[in-house]
Amino acid sequence: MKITEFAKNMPESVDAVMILSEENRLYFTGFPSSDGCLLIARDRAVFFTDSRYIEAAAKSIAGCEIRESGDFTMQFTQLLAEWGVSRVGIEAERLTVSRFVQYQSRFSPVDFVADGEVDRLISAMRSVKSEEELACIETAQKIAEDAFAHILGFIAVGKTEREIALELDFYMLRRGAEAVSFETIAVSGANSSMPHGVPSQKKLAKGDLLTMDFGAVYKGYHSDMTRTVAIGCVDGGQREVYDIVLAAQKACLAGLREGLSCVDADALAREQIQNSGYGDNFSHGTGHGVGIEIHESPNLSPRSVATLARGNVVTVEPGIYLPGRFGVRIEDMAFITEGGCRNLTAAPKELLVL
Ligand SMILES: [Mn+2]
Repeated sequence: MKITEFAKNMPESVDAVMILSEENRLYFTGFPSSDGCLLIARDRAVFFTDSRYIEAAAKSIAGCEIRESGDFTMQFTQLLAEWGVSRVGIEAERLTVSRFVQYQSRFSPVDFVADGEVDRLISAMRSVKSEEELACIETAQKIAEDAFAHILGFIAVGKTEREIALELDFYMLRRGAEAVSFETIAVSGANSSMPHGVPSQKKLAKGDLLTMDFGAVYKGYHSDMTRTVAIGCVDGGQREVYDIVLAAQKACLAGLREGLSCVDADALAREQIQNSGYGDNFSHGTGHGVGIEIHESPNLSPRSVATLARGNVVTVEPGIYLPGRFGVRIEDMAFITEGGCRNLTAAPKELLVL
């Protein structure tokens, strides 16, 4: 039970914690809603939501009391007094400054604590996936892989990048995704040298590389994958770069394990690319955590301070980008285990020439 676990580890500096963000409310309650406030004390918790959600919330949330919010200021003031709460931890990284200032005055003399401790604890908890969470991510990934298999038969000279992106999106949504993980990327030819380029009306042409970066959301959990394919034919330079990225990606997957620092995890891919002479053309981190949000802890980058833990789900997505020419990125998701990792991505990644 996530609320109980959080309550047990709650920062000593506070008597209770107020969870307002949609992502963290979903994480703790399993209940998606645009309105709500979860107050967690050491020995109890209450979830407030408005009349639109109250029936569904009462049915689906276990382990905390559910109350319909009316005059929230009055209700919350009463509750804080009843529970003897004088210091409330908040999500410093997610609450707006205006709301924070408003609460400080509205609920005075109760103090709202924005020291980042709540964020750090939640982020650490969220980075380690339970079996249920992993199952959702795996389902989301399966949907994306089915879309990839479908798109291979759809890709053809003359189709636009935008058509490719829309076809991936439509397929994932029809196949059971509740949303797409982010704006799908489909970039080809010279456009593929921009890691996060926007799909355009450019038509696929023979000799292009096409990079597709996409994912599905299932029960609130995201997936993320990237594949680069060749249209019609491939030249020696493109193949050389593809092989370097693929070797770096595989080397990183082979080395990930519990206890490895995220700087070292990043270096597993980065050093291979640097040694091949393309270090300056790999401008982003090797990977990131995935879960309720598409980018979460831990980050695999040269600046990361995290260490991999059993239960993390991270992407491994090195790339090489040659401005004005082309780019290659290959991305899988990995589940970190004691002695290694389990690749959650089964789609082929040898260079496909379509
Ligand atoms: Mn990614």
